[in-house]
Amino acid sequence: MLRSKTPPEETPGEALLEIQLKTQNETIAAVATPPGEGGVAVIRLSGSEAITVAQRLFRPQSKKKDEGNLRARTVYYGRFIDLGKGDMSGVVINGAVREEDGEVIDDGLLTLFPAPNSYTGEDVAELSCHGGRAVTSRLLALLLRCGVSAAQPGEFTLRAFLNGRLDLAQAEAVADIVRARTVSAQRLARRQLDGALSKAVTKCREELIGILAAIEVTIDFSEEVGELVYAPLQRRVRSVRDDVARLLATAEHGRMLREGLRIAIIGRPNVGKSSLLNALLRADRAIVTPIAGTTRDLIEENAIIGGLPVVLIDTAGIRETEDLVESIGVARARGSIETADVVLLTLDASVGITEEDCLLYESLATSETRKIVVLNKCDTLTAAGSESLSAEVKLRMPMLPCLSMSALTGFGLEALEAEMARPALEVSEGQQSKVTQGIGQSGIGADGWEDVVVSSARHESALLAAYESLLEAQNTIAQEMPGDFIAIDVRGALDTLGLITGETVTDDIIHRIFQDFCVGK
Ligand SMILES: Nc1nc2c(ncn2[C@@H]2O[C@H](COP(=O)(O)OP(=O)(O)OP(=O)(O)O)[C@@H](O)[C@H]2O)c(=O)[nH]1
Ligand SMILES: [Mg+2]
Repeated sequence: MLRSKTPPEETPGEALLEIQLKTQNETIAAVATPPGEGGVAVIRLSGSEAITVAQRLFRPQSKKKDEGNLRARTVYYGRFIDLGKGDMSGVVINGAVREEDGEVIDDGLLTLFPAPNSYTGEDVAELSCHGGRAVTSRLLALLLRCGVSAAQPGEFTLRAFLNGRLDLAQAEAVADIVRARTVSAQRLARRQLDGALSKAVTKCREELIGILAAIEVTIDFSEEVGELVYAPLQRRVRSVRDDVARLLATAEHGRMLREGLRIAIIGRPNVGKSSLLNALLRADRAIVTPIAGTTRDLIEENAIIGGLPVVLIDTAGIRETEDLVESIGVARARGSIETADVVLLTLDASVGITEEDCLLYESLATSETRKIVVLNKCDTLTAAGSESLSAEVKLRMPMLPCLSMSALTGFGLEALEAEMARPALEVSEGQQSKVTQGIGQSGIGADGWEDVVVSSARHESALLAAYESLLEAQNTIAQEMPGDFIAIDVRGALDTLGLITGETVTDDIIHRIFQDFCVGK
């Protein structure tokens, strides 16, 4: 079937144009700091009237130096005044501090950022005042009375995107950086804001545009340039596909850094699983007793380990049991292995390695989940005893790393934490992950893309679609189909990659992305 050629959709849709039009006409304001009490609050204005309006309500303390307009990108100290008349018809109550023709609302700082060198690319003014509810709401109300509109969530960043100050992936990184709760999530967002992902995607898109041009020239000018030569075309498409695959391969780690690791603590009864949970949480969360079979259900707790968000899961000790409640608990414990990213197979050093431990080890062998053997209660052994036991564990459980520790004294806890977080952190520190090994070195390694980790589901699905289009293009090339056919798939990949950086984005995507932002960002 012949498919028609469609040009890359690089123009914004109607709703986007509407936003752009509003952007040109309206000046917006919002409190950029969180609501509530604080040392300082910042109110941000953006738009053609931002500088005029901000100056109207601000009286700089030193007037001599700055008669007339204030200088750009200079911090001024002064007072914010409610003129209380005309378009600022505020009610001046008894006891208000008056200056010249109005009431002093607060003292603070004003900085002006004329277009285009501002966050949004428009004229921007930032007012810093005391961080109180009344102060900020009065200043904001004053600005609204001056004809400024209240900003929608994410509208400052949306304007920055529409004015070309940020691409879409960078705009999303702004929201991620604000939301980041852990060091790893913050680093990931920071890298994306610096354009690491955008550069990688742009490089792929540029190469695809080059490929399209090479195809189209043979369609339009076949007499001058000759027929399409398939072999070099195949190589070029293959190379972009490799780059897209490399980016995709980081998505699993990106998800881990964003959502955290699920860590299940598994073992026979009484080995110290609940004690280990409590030690990792630094809290007395789960019941600990010398009675085997104390924990009956799963206990899930959030924590941050090695800068990573994690969910720790304590489980019932695994054993054959007639007890109905306990047997349900054991089934749940086994089930938790399936959903975990890391399993801590816990052993009791005071007892030594048992047949049940070995059976459990064997039952874990088929699962692809990462496993660590935790040799707990090492405080009950001498150093030599502990060493010989861990040598025995390594012999009988050869596939797994084994760490000695004591939940009672805290010995070995930090080493265990480091081991649990290691693979995810290695990727976030920029080392090559096992998932990216084996793919050629042309793209990521050569261009320093090792820093790129795809952390958003939206980006991942766009990359997946691009990957499939490129596979399709390779098939079409292998069958030596006419250039038109190949161009359709290449253009498909180009368009889906453009969804990440925003070149080909649709209105509803824009809407969905920015509605999750907070007001003032
Ligand atoms: N000496 C020593 N005792 C420990 C250590 N960790 C746990 N214990 C003791 O071992 C016993 C069992 O601990 P739990 O944490 O309840 O063990 P569990 O694996 O959760 O047991 P179940 O919930 O029954 O499966 C308690 O008496 C703990 O005080 C340790 O590192 N050293
Ligand atoms: Mg327990």
